[in-house]
Amino acid sequence: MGAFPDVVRDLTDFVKEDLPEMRTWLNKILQYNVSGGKRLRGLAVVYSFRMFGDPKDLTPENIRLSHILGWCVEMLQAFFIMTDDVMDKSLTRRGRPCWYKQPDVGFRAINDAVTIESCIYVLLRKHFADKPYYVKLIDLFHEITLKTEIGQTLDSIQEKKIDKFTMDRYNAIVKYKTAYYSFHLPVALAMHMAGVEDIEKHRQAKAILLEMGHFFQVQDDYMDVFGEEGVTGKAGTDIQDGKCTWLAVVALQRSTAEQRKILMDCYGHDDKEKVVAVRQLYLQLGLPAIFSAHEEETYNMITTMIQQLSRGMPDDLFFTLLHKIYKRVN
Ligand code: DMA
Ligand code: MG
Ligand code: MG
Ligand code: MG
Repeated sequence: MGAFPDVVRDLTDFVKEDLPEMRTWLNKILQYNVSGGKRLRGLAVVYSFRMFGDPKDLTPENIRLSHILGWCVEMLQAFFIMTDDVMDKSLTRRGRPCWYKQPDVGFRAINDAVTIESCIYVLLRKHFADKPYYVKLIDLFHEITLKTEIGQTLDSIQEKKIDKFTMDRYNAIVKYKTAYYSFHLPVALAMHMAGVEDIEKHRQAKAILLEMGHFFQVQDDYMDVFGEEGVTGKAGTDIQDGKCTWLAVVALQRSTAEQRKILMDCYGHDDKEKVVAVRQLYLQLGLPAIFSAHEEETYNMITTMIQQLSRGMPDDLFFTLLHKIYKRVN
């Protein structure tokens, strides 16, 4: 948080002095959309740099750079959730109205989102242009941004096609829409910053991080239906939107012909009674207990993967990330 005001200043300074209303607007969209989250992804950059960095490189200046890089990842997250909330017709985010729901915003939120995305590259140029790993950072941001956009497209074209919901389909959607940018990106950026270029190290880290990211989205899907809005900060929309979620896929796998019919009739409608019927069916099928068992299994599987990391890989880092998400409630 200490670096955030400097980040905002760097960006508002980019806007010419004779455009004070634009400076005010940029300040406003950054404050509303970038700060105020859990900052899990940004902090993952900071921890990862500390764990991968050679002790002689952990200077106050480099630590500060890792904070700025962390904010770049949080800006990418802001860009995705601003557009995601429009597409998902969500109403709340982080305990307040979604940005596009603000009375003076509306569809302008799309431009605000891409503005924040472009700001990432202003910060990277300002702080990293002289670093040998500058191109690696830009390249990774570009690659993973496209992967996430592909995931968002897969997620939206799958909406309401209940007869096409399978676990394979689900796995592909969440790998692209969530796992790459939420887990792989922050750690891979920090590894480049720390000068770690060993392909095998990157491969091992990525394998674990994509598993964590997958599980993170399973939890997100569970909380969309069974979480407390006061705790998650967002009202669920997956049933109304007809999303291919972990709950929907598992429910379909376990449904009788009659139960499947309830899903066919009620899933994907913005209708209170239909939403309640789907939730009731999830309870009848015992999805909360199935989720808890899946959480334990995933925890054990990822723990094993971490224990099998080769020497020189910071297993503490991966355990810290795993413990941050295990049994999370928001
Ligand atoms: C999350 O999907 C993916 C991105 C890229 C934001 P989601 O719509 O389930 O997220 P949320 O539940 O936060 O709206
Ligand atoms: Mg959403
Ligand atoms: Mg979405
Ligand atoms: Mg969700």
